[in-house]
Parts: sequence; structure tokens; C-alpha cells
Amino acid sequence: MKGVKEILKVFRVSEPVEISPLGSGHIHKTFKVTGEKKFVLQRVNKNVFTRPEIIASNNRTAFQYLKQHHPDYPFPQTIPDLNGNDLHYDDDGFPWRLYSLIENSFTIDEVSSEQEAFEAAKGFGQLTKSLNGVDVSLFQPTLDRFHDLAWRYQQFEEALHNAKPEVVRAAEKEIAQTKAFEFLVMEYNDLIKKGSLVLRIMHNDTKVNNILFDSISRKAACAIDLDTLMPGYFIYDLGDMVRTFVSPATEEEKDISKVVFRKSIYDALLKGYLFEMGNVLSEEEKKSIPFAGKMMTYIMELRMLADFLRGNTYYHVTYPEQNLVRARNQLRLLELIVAKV
Ligand code: GN1
Ligand code: MG
Repeated sequence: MKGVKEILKVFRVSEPVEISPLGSGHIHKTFKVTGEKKFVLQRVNKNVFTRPEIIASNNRTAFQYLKQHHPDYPFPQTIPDLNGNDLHYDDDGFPWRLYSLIENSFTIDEVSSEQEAFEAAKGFGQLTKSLNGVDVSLFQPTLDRFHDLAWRYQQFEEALHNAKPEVVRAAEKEIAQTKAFEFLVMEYNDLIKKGSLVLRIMHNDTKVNNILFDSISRKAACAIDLDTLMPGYFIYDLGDMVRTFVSPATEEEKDISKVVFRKSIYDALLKGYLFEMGNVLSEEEKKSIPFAGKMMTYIMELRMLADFLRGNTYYHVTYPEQNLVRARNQLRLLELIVAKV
């Protein structure tokens, strides 16, 4: 961990410190740093986020707006390095950033009660609500067309076209199932064309483990992982909550009989989200609520399957079929959401 200690010096964190891996994100390398104080240190994945300065600038814009309009909002702002920069680049060109560790907090990978669903959804809703009123044009996309379902479908087709025959063979069933949901792309295109959705500053990565819960109150302390804080539609956040809350099994579960749709959790998350966003969303926007979970489960499934077809170039994997397992899992979930919502 010598390299990590060198980086910490640039952020004025001196030894002795203990460094350990943190969290279950698929993109960055995250460490918990324990010394005199506690920190979260992250190495940003520069292959995914090719313009990390946009992350820093979006986060700063949000932070400044919140400081002025909602000073109590617990926004996780980075600690600048010796030169006052939010990101510090190492010799290999990787950007690093440092946060204070929020004590007495925890994350969950699965939702186990209606209360948790309500609180987490309320937490994500609170972020968008607090940023309602900020000038959206001050923000840039950190990842282009991130939740553009039509584009993601095209990427899947491209990956399929270029995949090795044995890889296609291994995923034959999933490919056929995926194609059968293409109607969701048409629905998405129609919805966007109608223009009833409002461009807002969204979190855009609202898996349940991106909410920090307070250990004592068990309420949402704050939303974390703000790399994709950028313009988007509310269905992106609501949909990814549906995707990651309603089933008791995560996207990593190999046994798809464990993937189930819990209606009571769905209702609780909707209630929590609308508790904050009920007066922010227009009546027209609210008509898209049932589409949210379908769209976001499908988009993630397409991305996972495309990554498998490409040979696992995007998501971290610990075994070769992991992206196929994830896609299979998400297909089952999608089937359930389409049937029940
Ligand atoms: C990635 O960074 P992490 O692990 O929270 C991905 C999300 C996917 C998610 C699937 C920047 O999120 O879009 O929903 O994996 N983030 C990026 O688990 O691609
Ligand atoms: Mg992320």
C-alpha cells in the first residue's frame, strides 16, 4: 500500500494509518483510511470517467447551491489536496479524491424491510428536491448518453455483432430474451419525444448501497457516489431504486429463483420517494412512474450482457461468466416487473 500512503500525504493525511478496501462498487477502487481521523479515499476509474474534471465541477456546483439554499443538506464534499484541487492525479494519470468518513453509518446491499425502502427512497428524493431550482445548464454529463435506452440497445447489438462465436453461444438464451424486450425501447423513445419529462439534476446511480444510513436513527443520512450527479429524468433514479430494492437478492445472485418482486417494498419505496418529490414532479411526469423500473432494469441488463459479449471490459468481474449471471438475474427481475407493475 506504499502508493496509497504517498497519495494520502498530498491530502495532508499522515501516518500511522490503516488502509482497507471499502464497499462493493463496480467501477472505482475505494479504501477506508483509519488514522487520527477516518477518511474514504477513492481512485477514480479513468477508463470509465474520461473527463473526471466534470465530476468535480458538477459536485462543486451542487455543493455551492446547497450551501446557499439548503445548508443542512449533508452533501459529501471532497477534501482538497495541498494545491487546492478536488482531484489529485498520480503518475499513471489516475485521479484520486478524499472524503471524510461519516461515522456511525452503514450501507446495505439488499433491502430487508419496508422501512428501509421508504427511508432510502426518501434519501434519494431529498437530493433531487434540494437541487430543484439549480440552473441545470451549469452541469455537464459526466458520461454521455448514460441512460439513453435506445443507444444502449444499439451498443448491445454492436457487441453482439462483434462477439466471438463461443461467447454468443454461451449467451444464446439470454440474447433471445433480451431481444424480446425491445418494445421497451420504443416506449422509451415515445416518452422522450412527448417531452413531458423535465430535465433535473439526478443522482443517476441510485442502487440501494449508494445510500448511507444513520446507525442510530436508521434513517438515510445522505446519498453517496455522486459521479453521475448530472442532468437526467426522474425515472432514472426511481427506476434504479425499483431495480435494486424490490428483490431480496442482489444482481449478483446466481440462483434466479431467489429473485422475486416484493409489492410491499415497491409501494414503500414509491411512498418514500413521493414524500419528497410528490410536489416537485408534474402530473404529466407522474404518469411515467410505472415505466421507471422496467426501463432501468432493462438498461442495466443490456449493459451487463453487452459487457459479457465484449469480454468484460467495463464492470469489475471476479469470474468470467459474472456479467452473464448478472444479465440472467436482471432478465428474471425485468420479467417480474413487467408482469406486476
Ligand atoms: C455501476 O459504481 P457502481 O458500482 O455504484 C454503474 C451503474 C450500474 C451499477 C450496476 C458509472 O455502479 O450504472 O447500475 O454498476 N456505474 C457506472 O451494479 O457505470
Ligand atoms: Mg457509481
